[in-house]
Amino acid sequence: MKLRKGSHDATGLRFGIVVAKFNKFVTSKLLSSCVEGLTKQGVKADDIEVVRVPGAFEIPLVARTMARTKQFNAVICLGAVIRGDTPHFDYISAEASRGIGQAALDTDVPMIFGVLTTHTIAQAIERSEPTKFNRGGDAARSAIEMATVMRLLRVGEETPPSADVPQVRRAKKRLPRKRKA
Ligand code: INI
Repeated sequence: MKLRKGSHDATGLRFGIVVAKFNKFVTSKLLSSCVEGLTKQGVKADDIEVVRVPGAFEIPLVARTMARTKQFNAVICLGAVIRGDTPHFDYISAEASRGIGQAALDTDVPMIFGVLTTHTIAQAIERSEPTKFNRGGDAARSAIEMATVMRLLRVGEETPPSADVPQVRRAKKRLPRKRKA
């Protein structure tokens, strides 16, 4: 069996982040936790490029444009679409998710869907809080995992079994000592 699995070591990787300004009180927290998540795993600040867009609807085009430059190992998309009284939410969230997915397939660059789609403002705040759901941090982890697994696929390397299977230590079965005659 061949096994390929991403890692959490992001040293030397470059990431693009597209962040929506709409609902900035939420998206700014997503952004800061995401950047922190990347740098904690070894990404240099110079290797992170952030582009701000008006709202979630605008994310896919900018994410795809960034990916096409081939300068990034993954592009992270951050936004917050919060349900209101009209069907607007459905159009924005559907287009953001469809477009971000399409951008990944069009460019072969991993896209991370860090766009919150919530019923209430409270849900969005909870999900952006680093001490609660921390979806910004989750997006950083997913980006590193996808970037590293895509790199493995490109170079055709395998993940050594020791890096995947938790090593369970088994107690050695003790054989009864031979008695001296
Ligand atoms: N954009 C968001 O990112 N979140 C929202 O909740 C939202 N709502 O509710 O309207 C929103 N609208 C703006 C939209 O993304 C575009 O920026 C706008 O329509 C201009 O194209």
